[in-house]
Amino acid sequence: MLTNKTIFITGATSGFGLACARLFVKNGAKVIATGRRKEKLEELQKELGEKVHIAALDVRDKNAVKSAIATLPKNLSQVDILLNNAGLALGLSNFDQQSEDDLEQMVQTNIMGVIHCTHALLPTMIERNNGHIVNVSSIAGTYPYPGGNVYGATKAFVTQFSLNLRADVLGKNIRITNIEPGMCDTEFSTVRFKGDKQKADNVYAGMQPLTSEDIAETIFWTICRPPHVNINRVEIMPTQQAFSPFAVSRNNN
Ligand code: NDP
Ligand code: 8X3
Repeated sequence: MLTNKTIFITGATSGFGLACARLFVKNGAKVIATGRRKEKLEELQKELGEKVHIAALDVRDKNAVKSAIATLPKNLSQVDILLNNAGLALGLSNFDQQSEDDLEQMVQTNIMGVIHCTHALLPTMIERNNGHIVNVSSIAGTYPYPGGNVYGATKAFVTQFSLNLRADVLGKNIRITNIEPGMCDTEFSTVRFKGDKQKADNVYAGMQPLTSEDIAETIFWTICRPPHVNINRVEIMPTQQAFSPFAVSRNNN
């Protein structure tokens, strides 16, 4: 169903991006897989073969993004679909206790990374009057939680940016979709807790989180809608995750 579509994926070394690379190739797409860890990209290329082109890059570096796109082999130079998936949360402390370096890395990756990749690829989609950009936001961009401070705010940016982009590209035959997942067991929590696997595992203890494949299938579904259908946003949670009442700070009597 994706035969001959060229799909540029950020964050294809793990989690959602990796599951998408596998699913898209299985369905006939040519995939440009990116991420910082070259060795993971090489493993992916070994697994999926010539349908995958790999480019190690950091989405915070706009020159690296531009150069990877400028040096794509000719048969991949027309990107049909951009999947802005690379992102991370660092820490779960209250804002005043968060390291400023971590805050900056989240902003640079989750916001500027999306801007750099979109800015590099959208003009060619506009020229060709054809394209689809899928952004991976989060339920954290809509619903606040303690310790979500800057991470959630970066995802609120992604959600609003997706909606605003739709307004900009009206009439250009370009689709924009925002994916808003809840808890999913990937490397996400291990990264958030700086490699503390025990803390990461505790996040998913006693419940069934989403899988990367659940998200990949959802993204695949949005891409495979007929050309006249734009899925604006998809919010998806595990059945075992839901909402809580507002927290109240009460005076002691
Ligand atoms: P993973 O940690 O498994 O994957 C994150 C991916 O992002 C990796 O491939 C990583 O590659 C890449 N990445 C991180 N920083 C950079 C960077 N500076 N430049 C390039 N690539 C980078 O997590 P998920 O698959 O879960 O996360 C994917 C997206 O989904 C993220 O945007 C995350 O915020 C979002 N999300 C995750 C949820 C979850 O519960 N798991 C829920 C909602 C949203 P590398 O390290 O090789 O650079
Ligand atoms: C990741 C989902 O709820 O852990 O974006 O913030 S959550």
